[in-house]
Amino acid sequence: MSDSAPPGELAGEITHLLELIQEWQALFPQAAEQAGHWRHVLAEVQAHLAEEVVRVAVVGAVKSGKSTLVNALMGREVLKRGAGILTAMITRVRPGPEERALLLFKAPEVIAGEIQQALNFLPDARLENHPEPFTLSRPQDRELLAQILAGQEAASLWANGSLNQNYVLLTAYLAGYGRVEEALARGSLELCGPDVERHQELVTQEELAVYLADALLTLPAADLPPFLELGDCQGSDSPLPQHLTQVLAYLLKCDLALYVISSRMGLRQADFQFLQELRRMGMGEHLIFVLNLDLGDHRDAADCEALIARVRRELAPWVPKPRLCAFSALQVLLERRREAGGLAPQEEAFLALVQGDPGKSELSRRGWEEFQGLFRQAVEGVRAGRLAGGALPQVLMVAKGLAEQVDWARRLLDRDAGAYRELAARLQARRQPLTAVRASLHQTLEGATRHLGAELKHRVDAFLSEQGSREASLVSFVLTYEPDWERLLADEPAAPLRHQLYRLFQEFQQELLKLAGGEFNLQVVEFVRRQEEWLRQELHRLCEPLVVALEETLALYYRETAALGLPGEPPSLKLEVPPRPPKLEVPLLSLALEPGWRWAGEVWLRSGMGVLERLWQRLKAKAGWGSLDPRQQAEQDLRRALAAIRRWVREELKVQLVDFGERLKFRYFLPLVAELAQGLEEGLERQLKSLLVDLEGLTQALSHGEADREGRRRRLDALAPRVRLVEARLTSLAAQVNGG
Ligand SMILES: Nc1nc2c(ncn2[C@@H]2O[C@H](COP(=O)(O)OP(=O)(O)O)[C@@H](O)[C@H]2O)c(=O)[nH]1
Ligand SMILES: [Mg+2]
Repeated sequence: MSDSAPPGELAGEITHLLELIQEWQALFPQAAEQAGHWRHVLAEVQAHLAEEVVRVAVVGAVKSGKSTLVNALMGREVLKRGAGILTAMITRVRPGPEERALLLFKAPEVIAGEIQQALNFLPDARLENHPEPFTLSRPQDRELLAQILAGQEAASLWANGSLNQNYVLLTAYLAGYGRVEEALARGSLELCGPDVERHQELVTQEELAVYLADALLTLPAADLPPFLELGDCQGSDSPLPQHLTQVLAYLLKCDLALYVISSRMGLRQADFQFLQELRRMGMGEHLIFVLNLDLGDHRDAADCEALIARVRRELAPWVPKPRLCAFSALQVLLERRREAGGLAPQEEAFLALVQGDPGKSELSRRGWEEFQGLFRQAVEGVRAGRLAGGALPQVLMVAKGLAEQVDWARRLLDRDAGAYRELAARLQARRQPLTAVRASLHQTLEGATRHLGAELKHRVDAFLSEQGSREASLVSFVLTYEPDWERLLADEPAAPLRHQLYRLFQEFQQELLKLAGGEFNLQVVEFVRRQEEWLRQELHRLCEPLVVALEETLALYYRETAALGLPGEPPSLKLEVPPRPPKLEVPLLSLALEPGWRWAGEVWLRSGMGVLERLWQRLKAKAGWGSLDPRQQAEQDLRRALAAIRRWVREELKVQLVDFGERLKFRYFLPLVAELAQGLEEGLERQLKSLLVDLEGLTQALSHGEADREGRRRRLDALAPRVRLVEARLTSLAAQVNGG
């Protein structure tokens, strides 16, 4: 995928240029500084190309075939198919020379935080009196947790199914501890060679996976480019709020997404919602849809075709002209594995069955071919876009600088030392205005960094104060949330009020986290995108006049050199606001509610108010004034407790939004402004320095080598056309990637 594409070509031209620079320097060892600069620029571009990653998120509903697709692309069973939906992180897979799995464990404080959060939902006196904080590494604490989990209260609280997420989490943490204890202390685990397979065990077993923060697998895959990363994401319909936040965070770093749709399930409501979210994140035009055909499920090829047409129709309102391919990921995987060395007998039998209908099988094969083409094209598009933005203009300027230097050296060969010195002095004077414009560009950018930063801080405040208002989604949710009273009260009439309170808050929190992790963060992402766009436009707008001034001053300089017998083409400078530095990640909100809620709710239940109220009700009942039945009484108590909790959560939310705002400002926007402004200036400076040849060095070099004038001329004559050729090829490459 890589050699014939523009990045491959560019790498080739860089190698040529380095050779030519070497030859140039052998001719003029005194002009080493200029050669040093060129080499430095090229080395940076090379390093950049080498560490560049094109990230591709594989998304879709649970069990749509995401892991199977990643395996099909890699041509082997990398990821466990049909793995549990509770697996906590995105597994990233990269082609690479050797087999390696790097597993990163959650930091101890993260684990402690998650455990504390889950423990908040355990009404157990032993926890309330526990000397803080609860630590898994302490055997007594593990023992206590085991007792509590097995105990009566927990059992009755979690008895009926749906609300057992905290229970599952705590159980998993407890069960897995012994097996990860050692690795946990090191923070990460690296598996090499045949051991790599063990990662599947870690990633797919709940009690081990719960400890993991990140998994990166590197495996040989001959037909995939080394710069690719495939991220196997959690199902977009996963019930766990933290999954959505994680997928969102990963998608923010991705260049493309493969959207897998199972032919068994087709597109469903959850898909349309997710599609809309993808669009809001700006991924709408970077999607390739894969309709994963379960061939056994369809009568014949015509049946498949009809389904493809339907899916295409259904997608059209969401994504104009969707790129959609249909094939069986499982068939591809099995066929590739058979080629590579063999399948188990059941797999052979399954494949034979799938291939039984030549029509369907052929359709799937064509779909796979088509997909590979589209995928390759999309990945190359990403790379070409990046080249056009940064690397290519820099390399082009080096080629132009070298070509000019060679050309001028040829013209200067015949002159004497006195003429060189005069020339150098006159051109040096001509550079003064250039230096002045550069200085004012620097000042402009410094000023811009300050005032754009201040404006962004202001905008973050405004955005968050809007998000903190009564109308905004999070707050209005907190203020208006109503549980399913029927279910809550009817479930177990005998359950103590306290348990119902815990359950009520657990549901409340679950919904709140879902909203915060999803909708709120999406709004943050949209906000950040708008600000970044604005920031780029502002930087562009502020610098454009100065770049025009720079170009005009350069044109004057070139006129002067031409008058001195050194003609050259004044260049056009590329004003490019650099991409967002990869180390800057958009902060996302992850709400954590502390045990304060417990006091807020329980205080009411236990409070004088609550006691008096109940006493009053009892008195009314005795006096025969008609009173509340126990169920009504419970509902009234819980409603009041809920009101107390709401007030507490609202306050807590305020605090956390302020904190989040500070992170947005100081850990994201301010560094972003500084990095973009600096990158922009450095880019321009590098281009100028590549071009404005070191005349001092050149004239000195020329006056040193007068003895072998003829030998130099021959070598320069040979060098000139080769440099021009590289320059011409780079120019046409630039036209190619800019023209799309
Ligand atoms: N019959 C059939 N099964 C498939 C196909 N693709 C995936 N599966 C099975 O569907 C299940 C879920 O697939 P998986 O890739 O784990 O889904 P994920 O949850 O999206 O990662 C696994 O058991 C796969 O073997 C297919 O094309 N045909
Ligand atoms: Mg999967």
